[in-house]
Amino acid sequence: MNNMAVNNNSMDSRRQSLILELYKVEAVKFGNFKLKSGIDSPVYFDLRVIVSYPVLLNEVAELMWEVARSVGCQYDSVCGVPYTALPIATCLSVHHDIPMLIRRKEAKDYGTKKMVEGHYKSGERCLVVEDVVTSGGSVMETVQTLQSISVNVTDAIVLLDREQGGKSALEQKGIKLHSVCPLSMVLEVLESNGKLDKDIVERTKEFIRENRFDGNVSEPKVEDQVKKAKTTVFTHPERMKMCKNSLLSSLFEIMDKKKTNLAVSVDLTISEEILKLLDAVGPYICIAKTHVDIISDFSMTFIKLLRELATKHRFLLFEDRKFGDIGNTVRHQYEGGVYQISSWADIVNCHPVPGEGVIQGLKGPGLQHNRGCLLVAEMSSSGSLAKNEYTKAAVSMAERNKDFVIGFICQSRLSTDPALIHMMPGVKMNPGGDNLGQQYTSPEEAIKSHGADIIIVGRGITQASDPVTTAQQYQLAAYKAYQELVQH
Ligand code: 5BU
Repeated sequence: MNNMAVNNNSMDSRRQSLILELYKVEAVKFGNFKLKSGIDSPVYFDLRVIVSYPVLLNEVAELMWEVARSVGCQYDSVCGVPYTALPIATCLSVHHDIPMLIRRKEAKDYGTKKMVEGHYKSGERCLVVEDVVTSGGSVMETVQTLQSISVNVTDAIVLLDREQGGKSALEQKGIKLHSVCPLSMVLEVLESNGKLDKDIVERTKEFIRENRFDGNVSEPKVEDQVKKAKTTVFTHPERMKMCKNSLLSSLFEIMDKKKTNLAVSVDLTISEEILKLLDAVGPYICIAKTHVDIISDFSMTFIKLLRELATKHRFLLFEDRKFGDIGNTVRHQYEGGVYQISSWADIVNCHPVPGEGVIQGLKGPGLQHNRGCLLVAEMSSSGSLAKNEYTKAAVSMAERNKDFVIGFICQSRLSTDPALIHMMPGVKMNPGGDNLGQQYTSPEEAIKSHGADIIIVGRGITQASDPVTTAQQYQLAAYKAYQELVQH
């Protein structure tokens, strides 16, 4: 036996042990699994778990390195396909002293910021590292990003190839795919070691035969990837039909018919002034936002007149009450007291800080009156604590309560769900701030970079020398930005 044969034998036995180990930690599973595509599959690879098994993770990286070496891959750097392959690429990089590049899954900002981190030279060769290949689409996305910065990719290394056509699809694009363990090898090893019975093996083979891709991997453009990651843009009429909450459908209808995504925050303290302003700017807005507890002469007569204006000009009323207590208390605050908010405000908002009880408390009266609620997921004020995990938890809360929660008060696009709306305060034509922590963004930026569906403008309009013309300017600027987003 020559050296090469010895090496191959030892590599085969390492691959076998690796497959058994992956099966043991349930990185390879058999049963009935719904794939992202919606198809039911008898086999599922979940390599995310390997970060919990450092020895196994290292062996995965070592075998990938050996395979790349045995086929003679030439490269100056490695780049893992985000996210599961990142730790694998890191091991490869550290243990073999190969520089690494990190591809961002989404650019930090709208097309302007870097999509690849790390130092690279134009023309250098990079080996793409992936955990599992099905159609080859994810590998191709990373290849495209690297090519866009003049880094060459000729080879990709994958731990598990599902053998559904990804290899030949990538080959057509000039990328050679090398795998450590093709699915057929996984099945053979698990069957011969008594882990799988013949029936499952046959069922899996049949599934793979019947679910092959046609050899075309899509080639997403870098700009499209940025856009896709940021926001999937549906038109207002499209979103109208996708809502669970009927008030939100009416809001999209108003936005479409009146061609406005402007909400005015009418933070005046005398009821007559509020009514006068709203009657004048009514044609340009889809929502009038109030803080009724700052009105010095509040009365239910004012509310009656306010509702009449809302009907006359077709806009919704949003009381910016920011409920933030236990369910029982917020229900009383919503229904009763001086303001009887649930009887007239189409939209209210609440802080997610008390937990889901706040939504449950508001939901009873809210649904009875056909209302909607926004979660304050982020704030425009400097030093706001509503960020990171808090914001993420708010998104999950919204997703679980889409009958009543219609979206967010936020500063960025938080969800791609078309049935959740994003309203952004802190908007002004001349960005900057006030001296009490408010921070402003321009209307275009709010819509295009921050992903807002609706801009909320207060003093930008109420304190303008000509509020009506100014409201119209805000309406035109914000709606134009929306139209441009939809058209691209
Ligand atoms: P401005 O005059 O455009 O700064 O008013 C903004 C309004 O939006 C004002 O009524 C605030 O209470 C409200 N607001 C905000 O500015 N920032 C936030 O994060 C939230 C509400 Br939530």
